[in-house]
Amino acid sequence: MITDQLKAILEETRNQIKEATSPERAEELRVKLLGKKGQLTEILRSMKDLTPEERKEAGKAANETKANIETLIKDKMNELKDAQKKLRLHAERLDVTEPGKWPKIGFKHPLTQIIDEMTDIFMSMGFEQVEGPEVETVFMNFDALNADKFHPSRDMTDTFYITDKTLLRTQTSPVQARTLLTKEPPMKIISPGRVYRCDTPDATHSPVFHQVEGLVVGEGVTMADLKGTLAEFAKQMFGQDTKTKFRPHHFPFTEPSAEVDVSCFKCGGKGCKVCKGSGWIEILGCGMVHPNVLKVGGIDTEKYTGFAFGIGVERIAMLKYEVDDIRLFYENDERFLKQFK
Ligand code: 2NM
Repeated sequence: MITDQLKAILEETRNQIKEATSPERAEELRVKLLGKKGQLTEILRSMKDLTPEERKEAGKAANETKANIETLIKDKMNELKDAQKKLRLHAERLDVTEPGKWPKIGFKHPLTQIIDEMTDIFMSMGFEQVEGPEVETVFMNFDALNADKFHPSRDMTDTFYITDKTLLRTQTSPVQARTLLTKEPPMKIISPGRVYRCDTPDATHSPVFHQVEGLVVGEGVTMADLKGTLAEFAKQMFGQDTKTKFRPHHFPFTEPSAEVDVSCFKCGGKGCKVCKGSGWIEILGCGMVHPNVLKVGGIDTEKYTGFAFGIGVERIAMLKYEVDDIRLFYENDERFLKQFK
């Protein structure tokens, strides 16, 4: 009997639909039952052999079954789609009350911190900051600075030459030479920057390092101004109790020249590891600008005098932070750098 067949199909459909776990499976069942070659379509087709009476009854039952199956599938489909949506909403949920992730904020490199500290001190004394090229002319780097033709630092083995007329500056003094050529006295400038020397790296040498050089030119500028300025710098840099000692030295660009020691900021002069037991630490070179240097800049040496100095940034940083290997500053190892945050 067709009605029995229909009942069986409905029953089977109910079971299969119950077990469907995806909308795809539900759709598959719909095609299997209601599609062109579906089971129900087969039955409807077989009804042509029935009497009109029987056909009316069977037709009604078949339509009911079809409607039931459609409802079953539609409900299941909705149920599965809802479940999928719930899953997706759960997976994509956003907790707007969750605390944010802190961005990794950088900080200044220890050498930059030292340069900033030094320039702040000199700017507090009225100095102006000046920059110049790192690729310099041999003229600005050596000739203008009164370095004689046979000065050892001119050698190919000590300096990075680009051509026979250009090089990587070995000091920031060429910036002062350029300033002497372009500015009229009085002037008070510092030139912080990177310099290059042909050295094999070791604990105390690096082919690239930093300097802060300074230059003061004016009427009546004397060695007393030089001493007062650098003593004040030493106090601000290493503490108000710091004493300074000027020892005679030689530089081609200054006459007279001196090296400056400060009383040890660690032990106060008693002698310790930082000052190697002497109580004093060498921190810079300086002197009264040689008349030959002023003349290159077109400065009237009868009217004007000046002083200049050069400070090694790495050296100061190594002393201050008790770093025993200069290479640590350039390796960018965060374990080292983080100590200066
Ligand atoms: C030093 C020591 C002594 C210096 C001289 C000049 C210039 F250009 F004005 F002549 N600039 N810097 C100087 C003097 C640098 O470094 C140890």
